[in-house]
Amino acid sequence: MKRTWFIVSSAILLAFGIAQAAGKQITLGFSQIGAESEWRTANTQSIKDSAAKEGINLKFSDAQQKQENQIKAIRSFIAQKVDVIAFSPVVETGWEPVLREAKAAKIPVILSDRAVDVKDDSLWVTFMGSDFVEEGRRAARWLVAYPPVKELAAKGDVNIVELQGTVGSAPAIDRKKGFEEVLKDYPKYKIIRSQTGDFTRAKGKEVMEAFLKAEGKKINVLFAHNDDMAIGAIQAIEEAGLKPGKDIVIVSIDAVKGAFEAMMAGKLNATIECSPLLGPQLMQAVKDLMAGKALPKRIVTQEGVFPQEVAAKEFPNRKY
Ligand code: GYE
Repeated sequence: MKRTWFIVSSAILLAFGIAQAAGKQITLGFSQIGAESEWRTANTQSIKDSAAKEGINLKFSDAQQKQENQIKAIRSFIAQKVDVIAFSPVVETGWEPVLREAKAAKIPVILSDRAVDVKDDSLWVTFMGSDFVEEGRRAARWLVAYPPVKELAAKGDVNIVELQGTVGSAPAIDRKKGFEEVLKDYPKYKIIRSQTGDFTRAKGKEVMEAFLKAEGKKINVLFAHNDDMAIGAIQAIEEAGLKPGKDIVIVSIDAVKGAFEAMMAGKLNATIECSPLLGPQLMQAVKDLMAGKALPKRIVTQEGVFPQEVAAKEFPNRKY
């Protein structure tokens, strides 16, 4: 008698549990890097909009570009027992301890936009975002094919200055790598200065001012790891009495609206697309995970290249 009752009551409890799980709202904890660029603002908006659309309860936290704040946010998501944690890691290293805590709490972790450098890749479920090495390659390939720069190379060296993204971040490391990889076959193209501008306009302007002070008219090309730094640098170039887009050829990455405006004004020569609109695929991944589906380890964003010549035509189609 006792045993039958035990079996029946367990079955009821189990059924109740399943029903609850099926109807339960999913809670997602998302730790964002900050609001350092137009790209980031569009990324945040995309995540918030998609969560609302899918009826996912989003706990959103802004780390103001600090890894310690992201670690705190993830710990608080664990304490709150969220269903899934997603985050965009500001730098690649230093995540093992907190990711181990999430794993111990059986909370799956999704990497959004940027990758981490950890030995044990069971600490995260999937990484969705762009191929940053390829973006760097695309910038270099565009550059060596750009007629005014080809002309320069026919006569002598092409002097490049580089504004890097946040030190230790996946996009800064990878974009530099991809860019240099292509230029290895073009010995006349020389990176004469390279420094971080932390992905912001203010820093991009400041560092470009220093480049101009040190190298002056020697600079032929600026490669900026994102559009915001290029836009800041454009100001510095103009203030130095030079013409951005002409005296100094500029290529950057992201393809945000600000870059299209700069291209239409003739001040930026090309932008390489990096889409921040990751919200819909992130919510899909969260729902799939909760439904017990297996996710691919890597989900790559598809993107293109936009030279100045197509800016006006493409501008109305841009969503960020
Ligand atoms: O290119 C930059 C932003 O991680 C891809 O971060 C992202 C980069 C993006 O601040 O503008």
